[in-house]
Amino acid sequence: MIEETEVSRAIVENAVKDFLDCLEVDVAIAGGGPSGLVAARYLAESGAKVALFERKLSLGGGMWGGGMMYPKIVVQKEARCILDDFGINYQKEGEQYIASSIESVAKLVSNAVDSGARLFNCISVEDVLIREEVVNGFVLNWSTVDVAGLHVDPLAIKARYCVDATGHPLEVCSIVCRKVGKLNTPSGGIMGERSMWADVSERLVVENTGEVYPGLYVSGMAANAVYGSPRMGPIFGGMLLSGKKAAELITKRL
Ligand code: 48F
Repeated sequence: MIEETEVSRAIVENAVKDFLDCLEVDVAIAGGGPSGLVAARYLAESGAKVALFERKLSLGGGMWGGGMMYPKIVVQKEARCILDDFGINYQKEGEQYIASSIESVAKLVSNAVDSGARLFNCISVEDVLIREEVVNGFVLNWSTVDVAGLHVDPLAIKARYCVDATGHPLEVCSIVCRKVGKLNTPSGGIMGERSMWADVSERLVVENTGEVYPGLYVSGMAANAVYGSPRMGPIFGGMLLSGKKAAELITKRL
């Protein structure tokens, strides 16, 4: 006998328990694209309590679509170790490695889950908590509230460190810049993403990964957008390495 109300109770009670368990974490990550998922796995594996919040129904960000919806991604040799670490299959083509975008997303998500990171979908980061000029948490709301244009107040969680892994729109950095007026960039503001130049961009995305405001790290495409670096298209090695670097930098401080 399946009792519908028991199904309802099991879902609501367990989902609320998971959320309550993440009211205070070591690291909160905004965005479940490749850089956020890689950071989540390595942080959780090093013993940190990690919660990742993704606006959309599915995690994976811009990786699903490969290049122009051809479901393949390219990863350069420097990041092959991460494909191996996550068990992602690939073929060598010249100096690059080619993998299925669908398999890559599936394995990034499953590795992040297995590491113990807590992944939440359908939740948007709409603001941050700031205490004494340090970011120390996220202000969250259901993504549907935003889509429906409803006036509903959000809830907040605390984190020792936060990561903006929101990709091209660099939403968390934009909020902090708008509200605080300064970031740790040469201009003090958001320098803006440049047009495509894969070779340079892949190197810079790793260099740009770091603490962009006290308590707030930036990884992935958001790191290039904040520091005025180019985009790269469907080459994902830099994204993966950027997530790993963010995890390493934060792990040293925890
Ligand atoms: O865009 P996305 O995949 O970012 P990434 O990890 O990787 C970039 C590449 O996909 C690609 C590229 C290729 O090299 O340039 O674009 O840097 O993933 C960002 C995720 O963040 C979510 C968004 O839905 C996406 O899944 N996101 C964006 N804003 C918010 C958010 C927000 N305010 N709160 C929660 N999630």
